[in-house]
Amino acid sequence: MYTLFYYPNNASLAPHFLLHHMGLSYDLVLVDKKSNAQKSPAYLTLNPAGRIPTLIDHSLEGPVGLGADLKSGLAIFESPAICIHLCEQHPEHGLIPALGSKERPLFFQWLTYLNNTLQAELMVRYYPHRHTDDESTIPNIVAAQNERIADALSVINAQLESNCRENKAYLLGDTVTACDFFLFMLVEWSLPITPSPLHFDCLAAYLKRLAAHPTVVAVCEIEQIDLTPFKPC
Ligand SMILES: N[C@@H](CCC(=O)N[C@@H](CS)C(=O)NCC(=O)O)C(=O)O
Repeated sequence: MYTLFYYPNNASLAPHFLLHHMGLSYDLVLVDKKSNAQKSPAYLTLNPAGRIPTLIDHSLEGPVGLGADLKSGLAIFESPAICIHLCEQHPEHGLIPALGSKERPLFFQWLTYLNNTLQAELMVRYYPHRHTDDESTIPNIVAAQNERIADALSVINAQLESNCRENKAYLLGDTVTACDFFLFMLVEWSLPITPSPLHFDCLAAYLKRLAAHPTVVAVCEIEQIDLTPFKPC
């Protein structure tokens, strides 16, 4: 049993995909980002970084500080850490490659690349004012970030192109993994950026396939995320 503190289309989306895909029992608790609830004293007891998401794993010991109605459990923050934890707790779903397989280190490689490079560049792109107090430099930061995001997307596109030549439909090969759900979350955020992720041929074909995946369809419906941009023409 899990509780996911989330906000629609935020970094909680990847863990939400995994919880749903694995058919796990979970509650969603909305963290009202509009009122800065992620910085409330109660939420900070769960996640001292004041960010979304946080997962409570009620099967593990740990204090929970958000009201008496929330059962105790271990609070975990950082979206990729939550994803890895869920995959490792439920390996029968195959969302992380088996220990000892050659895909396992590549899983960590891609998940880290997605979180540490693409996601980090997106954060600067969408919150440039956090990186300068000179308003006039903001367009330059945005333009630089658009290029850095395009570079990261082209690295991913090249991997998908090589996979496609071997008839492998997903980032890690033949089967869907947590990396695919994490990537889908990040490209969803990247849609308004030029060049769009849909500008990259292999990435676009892959995204259109993933957008039709029952897990993506169901969770996007819950979070009211529009999948129209991914519909085949
Ligand atoms: N590295 C963290 C980043 C989480 C993050 O930045 N979340 C955003 C929402 S997508 C957030 O909480 N922003 C609110 C804030 O910065 O106050 C993760 O991957 O979980």
